[in-house]
Amino acid sequence: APPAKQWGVTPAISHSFPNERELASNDALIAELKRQNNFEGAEETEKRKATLQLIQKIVVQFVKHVSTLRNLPQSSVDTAGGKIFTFGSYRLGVYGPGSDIDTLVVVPKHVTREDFFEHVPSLLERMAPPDAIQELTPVPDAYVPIIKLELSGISIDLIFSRLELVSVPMTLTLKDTSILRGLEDRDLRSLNGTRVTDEILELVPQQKTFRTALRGIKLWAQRRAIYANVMGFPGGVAWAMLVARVCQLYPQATGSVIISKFFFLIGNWKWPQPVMLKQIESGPLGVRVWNPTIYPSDKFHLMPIITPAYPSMCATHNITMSTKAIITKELQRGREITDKIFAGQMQWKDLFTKHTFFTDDYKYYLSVVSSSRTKDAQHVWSGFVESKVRLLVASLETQGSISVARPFNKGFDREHHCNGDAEIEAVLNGDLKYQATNVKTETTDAVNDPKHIAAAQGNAGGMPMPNGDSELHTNGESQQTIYTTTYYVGLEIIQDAKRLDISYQTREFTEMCRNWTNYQRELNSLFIVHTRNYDLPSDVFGPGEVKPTRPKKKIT
Ligand code: 3AT
Ligand code: MN
Ligand code: MN
Repeated sequence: APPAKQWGVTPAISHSFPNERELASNDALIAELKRQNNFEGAEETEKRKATLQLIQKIVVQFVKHVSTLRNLPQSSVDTAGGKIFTFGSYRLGVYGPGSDIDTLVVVPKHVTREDFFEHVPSLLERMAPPDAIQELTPVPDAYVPIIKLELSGISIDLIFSRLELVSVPMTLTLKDTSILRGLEDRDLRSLNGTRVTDEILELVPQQKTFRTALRGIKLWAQRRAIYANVMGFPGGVAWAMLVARVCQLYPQATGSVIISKFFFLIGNWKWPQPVMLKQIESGPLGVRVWNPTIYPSDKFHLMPIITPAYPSMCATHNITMSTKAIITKELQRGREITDKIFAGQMQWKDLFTKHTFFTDDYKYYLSVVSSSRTKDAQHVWSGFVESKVRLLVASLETQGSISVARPFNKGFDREHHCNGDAEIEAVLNGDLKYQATNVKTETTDAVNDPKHIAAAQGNAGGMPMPNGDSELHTNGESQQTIYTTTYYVGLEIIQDAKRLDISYQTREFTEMCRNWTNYQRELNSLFIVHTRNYDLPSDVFGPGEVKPTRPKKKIT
């Protein structure tokens, strides 16, 4: 027989086919994922496909329209083309009922980004069925400029890239690095998502197995609150690459086996050795490619996971000592549970048990309270603060009496109705007495929100701030609504630390945030307060979770 194909940078660990027991465990895994509502119905998926077809039609129309405006000859107008690509969970085939469709619009060189923002919204309104567009928010100044919309109940992220080509036919692929030549940074960044997901899919031996395993790992990581790139945990792309690497090492294994090998291999990985799906490629651009032997900052990556498409980057540069320690502990837990699942002593649902961040894990928390006097201002401000929380965490790690500083992966949005300055002052400092009871508090979706597209890379400088006097929400004469978003950091304190003093770290953090160019002192505010576990607000607890109680004073 010919030698088996090698997937990835080292030979496979095992080419074995799954046995009966392993296949049964895979069936049980899929059944549990279904019980957890991880798959969407066939009807919804058909709706996604139809929606994408509509967007493809709109894009062709858009390119035709602009080509005509540019006075191109009719033959060029007819062949100018325009093509959509997808990336994110939809492209990887691991989307669920709530997922969006991440869509990239690729156009020929005579169509500009300004054209995209000028014509696509109106074409969408015109060509979509009546009332199908429930929301449409262009964010042209973001790091990755984007149009966010909701079409027939499906959220869509629309990004844009212009290539140096006279036409973009339906046969075009984005694989060849020569298409990157001569492009603007924003066009390069926009292409990156699709190029990375396409390569990941090409680099795994069996896509179906990869998808099943990745669904399991994503659900586990979300339930354990270790899924959030902004906060210093791996994000969707990083988790996908880890699963893909394990698939390469066990080319014939079934999904359930990949998950158990995942916990073993990744849990014992010799960090900071990078996880890579192929050798890092050099390419035609003078852009930076991840390389710790050349770039000193790349040496500091604690758990480097490297994207396969040129220019390769580290998808996990946000990981800190604390988040690495948490991830490692969770991988260990995952390993113990999957061992027991395969031994028939536990079930897949046990792997997906929710974290105990608020109920059990810490006695001391920091509440990082960002707030604003308008909703729009808070949207931008809280996104910025969120993108900096991991820096606070990193600085707390250097404080001798803290052994773990763990950021929760999501912020909590709240509204407060205040009468007078004293109440406002209290709210800004974390008091929840004036919280509006008629609004549903929601956790901010850490990955699916326009503010992050700008802020997540700490590059929100270009995002416009809402006007200060736009809409101060006042009810009656003196009532003022204050919008807060609170980020929680759990602290583990070393036993003999007599008194914890982190005033330096917290002051440094708040000052750094307040020095942001878009900070508006009349609107925005930021305070860090200490919170004991028994003082945590009720809305951080899920149904059935028990809030810690104040320990009774010991009588000795
Ligand atoms: P869902 O199923 O949609 O929840 P997903 O993995 O598709 O999961 P997103 O839609 O949030 O997650 O993100 C898809 C990709 O978009 C992942 C990444 O390449 C890109 N992306 C997400 N957030 C940002 C960001 N803040 N800045 C730049 N790119 C981002
Ligand atoms: Mn998505
Ligand atoms: Mn998205």
